[in-house]
Formats: sequence, structure tokens, C-alpha cells
Amino acid sequence: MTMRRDAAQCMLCEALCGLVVEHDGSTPSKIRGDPLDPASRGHVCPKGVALADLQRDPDRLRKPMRRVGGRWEEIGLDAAFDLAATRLAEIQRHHGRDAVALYFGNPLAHSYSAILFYQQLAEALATRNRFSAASVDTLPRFLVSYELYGNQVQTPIPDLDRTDYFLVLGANPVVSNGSVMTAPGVEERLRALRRRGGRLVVLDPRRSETAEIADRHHFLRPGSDALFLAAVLNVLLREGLARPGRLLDLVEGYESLPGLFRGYTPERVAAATGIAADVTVQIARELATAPTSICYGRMGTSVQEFGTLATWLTDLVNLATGNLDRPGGFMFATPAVDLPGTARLLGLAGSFDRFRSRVSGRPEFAGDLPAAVLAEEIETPGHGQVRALVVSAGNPVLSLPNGGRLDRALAGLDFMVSIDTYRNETSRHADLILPPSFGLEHDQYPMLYLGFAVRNVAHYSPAILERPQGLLDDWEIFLRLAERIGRAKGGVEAWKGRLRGLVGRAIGPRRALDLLLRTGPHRLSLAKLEKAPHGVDLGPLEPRLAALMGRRKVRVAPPRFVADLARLERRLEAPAEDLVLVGRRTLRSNNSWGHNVERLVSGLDRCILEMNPADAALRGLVNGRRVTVKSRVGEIIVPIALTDALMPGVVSLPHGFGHGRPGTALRVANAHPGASMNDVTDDSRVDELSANACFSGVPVEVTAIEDDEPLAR
Ligand SMILES: Nc1nc2c(c(=O)[nH]1)N[C@H]1C(S)=C(S)[C@@H](COP(=O)(O)OP(=O)(O)OC[C@H]3O[C@@H](n4cnc5c(=O)[nH]c(N)nc54)[C@H](O)[C@@H]3O)O[C@H]1N2
Ligand SMILES: Nc1nc2c(c(=O)[nH]1)N[C@H]1C(S)=C(S)[C@@H](COP(=O)(O)OP(=O)(O)OC[C@H]3O[C@@H](n4cnc5c(=O)[nH]c(N)nc54)[C@H](O)[C@@H]3O)O[C@H]1N2
Ligand code: SF4
Ligand SMILES: [Mo]
Repeated sequence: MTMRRDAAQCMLCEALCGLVVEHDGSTPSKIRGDPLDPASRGHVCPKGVALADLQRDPDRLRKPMRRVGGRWEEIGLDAAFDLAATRLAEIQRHHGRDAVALYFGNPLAHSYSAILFYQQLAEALATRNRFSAASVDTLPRFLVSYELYGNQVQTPIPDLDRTDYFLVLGANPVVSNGSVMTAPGVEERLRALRRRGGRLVVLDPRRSETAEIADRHHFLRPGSDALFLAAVLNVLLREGLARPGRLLDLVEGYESLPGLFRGYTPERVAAATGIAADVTVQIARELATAPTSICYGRMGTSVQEFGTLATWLTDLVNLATGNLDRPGGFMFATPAVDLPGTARLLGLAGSFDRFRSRVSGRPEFAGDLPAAVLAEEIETPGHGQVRALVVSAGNPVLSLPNGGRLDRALAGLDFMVSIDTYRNETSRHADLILPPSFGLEHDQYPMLYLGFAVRNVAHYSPAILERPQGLLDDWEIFLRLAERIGRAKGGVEAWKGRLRGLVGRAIGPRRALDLLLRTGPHRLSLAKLEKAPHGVDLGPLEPRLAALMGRRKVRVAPPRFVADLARLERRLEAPAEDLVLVGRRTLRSNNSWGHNVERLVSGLDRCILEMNPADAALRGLVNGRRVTVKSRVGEIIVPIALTDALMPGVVSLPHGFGHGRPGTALRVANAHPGASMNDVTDDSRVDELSANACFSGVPVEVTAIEDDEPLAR
């Protein structure tokens, strides 16, 4: 076959790098960065290159599989849909709608067609037990956006390329390539910031790879960001450095801030944060006096006890310094598809606490319950108990807190479907696995992440590889499943299902996207984007808060957030734990599913616990040996590396490992299993306000394994 070369874009992380793919129509032979992509300008990371291997991975499922006892056998597509629909409808008939749960995993957030059509499946099942990876990730960000700006996806983005001062709390973009900040080649952008005389300051309990290229790094105790930011606000307000200027006309409740933060002096929070009072004062002054500045937080400020407060306070700091919605500050993108408008159209603009989870009473957000309660909802008998589960593009056994508990709970389900490319730690429990087309086999328009881009861009990539015979795209699977579930339920539901199918197929994702582009702020169309395979630059971010808000005001001090300050106050009195665990990412990992290709796992073991030498000395631990990490919920064994990059009292471990479980079909990953961090994270620890998972600051004990040999590697 002749070789072809096509432009595409990477869907593995939020950076959305442009790719040049050499392929023969069905198999890619080589992938490199696309120098003509206006946003990524040739940047690519090892994962983007390895997409070729993922695409042709022999372990990838290419036929629907059914589990019969302990054996897996192929099943035809039609029979698979029938089986799924009949069993799900039957379980809902006998046990009520909520007996079926749904889980929506991270990769789907990259797919516009999956986002647009998932709603069909959700409506066909109409269960309250809807979960997604958002509640182990960005839920506080979405909740803050909803409460302040009235829409969960109306989210400020760092105007990275024009800022003079970038304060980063709990994010490691040099490794993660950026999150809720689409900025391909972010390391180069950070270096450029410093070259033009700007400053990069990082607050993190680990001297991260981002901290290594920063002007300054300060250790901050896990979970104390809200206290630190409250003290920054305290300084800004008390020293007359708060100058929101024109923003005052757009907000309500600003006058309440001095009273709320009067008590949080830098001196008072210093012991809890680990940041000396004069450093806090200095950072506050720098944020206020730099020509432009940004205060930005991500995973570290989100997946912790005060995730919502910390995220809220980052917005307040940017508001107080006048940098919200200003060039060089924290701005709202103008993507080609109007995200807030589309979210409203899909009924996904946000809602909070309309109902609660059955067992521990955790609040709904935007129709989803927090994923930390999934296991208890499966385990706890009674009306509404979850007896069946549909997982789409997720691996909750490795990605949810106390994944070990979920692993055991899944074995007790009456029925489970996984829509996934692999038989992994989660889908091994399924009765049926429906594999979708993958990656370059379907078109891409990363609608959500383009709304988080540091410069406005639009990029549509058609499918460039033929999809393996018989495989459907995720959106088609959702639609077909929705239709069949309707049919299996009968009566009105059957008619609704047919209508859904007819309308859904008639419109289809491409036509829907075209419409969204045409009605969007740049009046583009799919045809225009198809003529620009490398993507279209739509210019720098522009102030638009006034236009976005219309007649509404930004609610600076939502009552629920204010009320949660009482909990923060108690944190000041709480005794410090001896040792707490935090997470990190490694360059060649991709949550739980980057480990099945040789080029991403070869070389040194990466599932290693990092610890400060002083903590090791106290416990008699030796570099390179294996140790036991024990928490309230479980224990794991991992090798230890001693490094002063870790703050004393804190240990760090990457997540997404813990392969090698029976019944999985992951040859490469299983040969490099590592241990799952989430076998020790605790599902009872959540941000009490949003119920987002709390991976940071888990109290642990680390002990030596007697007579352990040093590791050969
Ligand atoms: N290579 C790679 N890239 C990825 C991914 C991957 O798995 N691998 N995953 C992607 C996904 S899904 C996401 S959401 C993004 C996330 O991207 P980022 O938000 O950049 O997340 P992390 O790299 O986990 O960095 C979190 C940092 O927070 C620090 N931290 C932990 N607890 C606290 C705390 O309480 N306070 C503060 N201030 N810091 C704390 C950690 O030490 C770590 O340095 O990355 C994406 N990119
Ligand atoms: N301890 C700890 N836990 C964490 C985190 C942490 O920092 N620390 N990070 C959290 C974060 S930020 C996230 S986003 C979550 C991720 O959590 P999840 O979304 O639950 O899990 P992933 O590891 O992303 O697994 C994605 C699954 O989708 C499959 N897949 C890949 N592409 C496709 C596709 O196109 N279609 C379909 N149908 N399937 C596909 C993969 O095979 C894999 O099984 O993990 C969270 N868990
Ligand atoms: S940085 Fe992200 S988008 Fe770019 S090549 Fe790597 S994984 Fe893909
Ligand atoms: Mo994530």
C-alpha cells in the first residue's frame, strides 16, 4: 500500500498538539509534531509519538466481547446491543431506575461527538446514579465557575503568553502539559515568560519539574492552599493593594471581602501552610504590583480537602489585583464553539445539590453524583442500590479513591458493560465490553479543551485511519444503546428511543458541530475548518466578562462558600499529621492507560514513592528498597527514592499503576505493574463542600520491609 501523510491532532492530553501522521490508510507508521499547527508549532511529547503504538496495539479490543463465567468470547454487535439493553431494562424494571449507574471517563471529554451524544444514553436510562471522572479532578473548578459566573464551563484561563507574573499552585505543567490551560509546548512558553523579564513562582509540597525552571519555589503543606490564599487576600485588602477597578461594576458582594478575610493574617496561617509570613506578604505585593499577574491552581488545589475554597480564592485573588478578564491576567477564551451556550443547550450549564446520594448524602453537581460514593452505592442494600453499571472510557478501579473497595464491589454487580478499548482493571469485571473506534479512526474537534486555550484557536481533524471492521464510534454506541434500551423498556420509551435514533442519525455529530460553529462567536463552519487541516488561529484572548455576564453580576461571595470558611478556620487548629501522601504525574504516563506500549514503560520503574531523607532517617528507610505504604483503607508495596525535592512530612506517588490483575489483557502493562496509589487513598476523605475526591494529604504510615534486597534496577 502507498504511504500517506496527513495532519491530525493528539487527543491524549489537553495540549492538543498538531501531528503529522504517516500511515497506509489503516496503520500509522510514524508520528511527529506538526510545524504548521499555529498553536503547537511542531511541539510533541513522547506520548504523542507513541500514539502510533497505541493505535496498533495488539491488545486493543477490536470485537465486542462477552464474559461467560471466567471465559471471554466474541459476540456479534447486534447481539451485544440486545444483551446490554435487555439486561439494563430488566434491572431497572425490577429495582427502579437508580439501580443502573453510569460512569463517564476522561478520554470522552476530548471527543465532541461523545459529549454531544452521551446525553442520549443518560436520558434513556434516566438514573440519578450518574458519575464521571470530573469529581476526581475539576469539580471544584466547575462548581466555582457555576456559582460565580453562572455556568460551569465559563472558566478563566491563564493568559500565559502575555503575563508578567505567574503564580502556580499545585500544578506541574512541565510534566502534565497543562490542564484547564491548553498551551502546547508549555515549557517553552514558561521559559519565554522568564526571558521577557516575567517571573514564575511555584507553591507545591514537591519541588516539581515546573518548580525547577521557576524563579522561586516554596514548599506548601498539602491542603493548605486556601489558607495561604486567604492570607494573600488579607494582605491585598489591608495594604490597599486590592484595585479591581472596572471589575467592580461587574460583580456583587465585593464589599463583604475585607470582613471575611480579616482574620487570616500571614502570621496566623504560617504554621499551617509552612510558608513564612514575609513570603506571603511578598507574593501578595508582587501579584498586585506586577504590570499583569495570574494566580493559577490545578490538581493540587482541587483534589484536596478545601478544593472548592482554594479554587474560589484563586479567582478572588485575580479579581482583587484587577487581573481577572484583563490581557496578561486570568481571562475567558472566545472559542469557535460558544461553550457556555452549548452547555446551556445540553442542560449542562450546572446545578448544585438538587438531590443527594443515597448512602452518605453527597450533593449532585450538573446531574452527576461524586464518584467517591460509587462503591458504597453498589455495596449498600436497599431501594436504589446500584446493581448494574455502564462504564464509558473510564478505569475507576485505578482512578477513584479507595479503588480496591470498588474493585471488590464491581465483582458483586448483577450486570456491567464497559465501552472501552481494553480489557483492563475495570472492564475485566464487565459482562460485556463494547470496544469503540479509537484515536485517529474518528474525527476530532476538542470542543471542551479549545475553550480552555491560552490563545483562541479552532482545529478540526477528520478521521485519517480506517476504523477496524465492525467498530462504531463512541457516539454511535451511545445512540444505539439508547435506542435499544427504549425498545427493551417498551411503550412510550420505545417511541422515544426510535425518535432519538432517527433524529440523532439524521443530524449526526458533524452537522451538529457545523451548526455550533456557524452560530459561534467567530461564525466559522465545518467546511472552513476542513480547508485548514493544521488549525486556525483566532487571535489572542480578549476581555469579555461583561459580554458573558449580560445583565447578571459575578457573585463574589456565594453563601455556601462563605459558610465553608468555618471549616477552614478549624483547619488552623488541627494538629499536623506525621506523614501525608500526595500525587504526581510522570512524563510518559497517561492516567491509567498509557502503560501498555513498550516505549512508554521501558527504562526505569516510575511507580516510586518519593520521600525526604529526614523522614526516611526517622523511620530507618533506605533509598531504593521496597516499603509498605499503609492508610486507613489499605496498603501497597513500592520502592522508595529519597530526595530533598519532597517537603518533610510529605510523600509522593504517581497514580494509574497497579496492573497485573487476573483477567486483564494488557501484556505490556502487566509486565510493569507498579502499585495503585488509589488502593491507599481514602474515599471517606472528600472536599466536604463539593464532595470532590481528596487525593492530596492522605495520612499514611511508611515502613521498611524486613530483609528486603535492594532493587536490581
Ligand atoms: N504525563 C501526563 N500528563 C498528563 C496526565 C498524565 O497522567 N500524565 N494526566 C492529564 C490529566 S487527566 C490532568 S487532570 C492533568 C493534571 O495536570 P496538573 O494539574 O498539572 O497535575 P499534576 O501533574 O498531577 O500536578 C499536581 C501538583 O500538585 C502538587 N500538589 C499535591 N497536593 C498539593 C496541595 O495540596 N497543594 C499544592 N499547592 N500542591 C499540591 C503535586 O506535588 C504536583 O506537583 O494532567 C494531564 N496530563
Ligand atoms: N490518586 C490519584 N487518582 C487520580 C488522579 C490523581 O492525580 N491521583 N487523577 C484523576 C484524574 S485528573 C482523572 S482525569 C482520572 C481519570 O480517570 P478515568 O477516566 O476513570 O480513567 P483513565 O485512566 O483516563 O482511563 C480511561 C479509559 O478509557 C479507555 N479509552 C481510551 N480512549 C478511549 C476512547 O476513545 N473511547 C473509549 N470508550 N474508551 C477509551 C482506556 O482504555 C481506559 O480504560 O483519574 C483520577 N484519579
Ligand atoms: S503534549 Fe499532550 S497533546 Fe501534545 S503530544 Fe503530548 S500527549 Fe499529545
Ligand atoms: Mo484529569
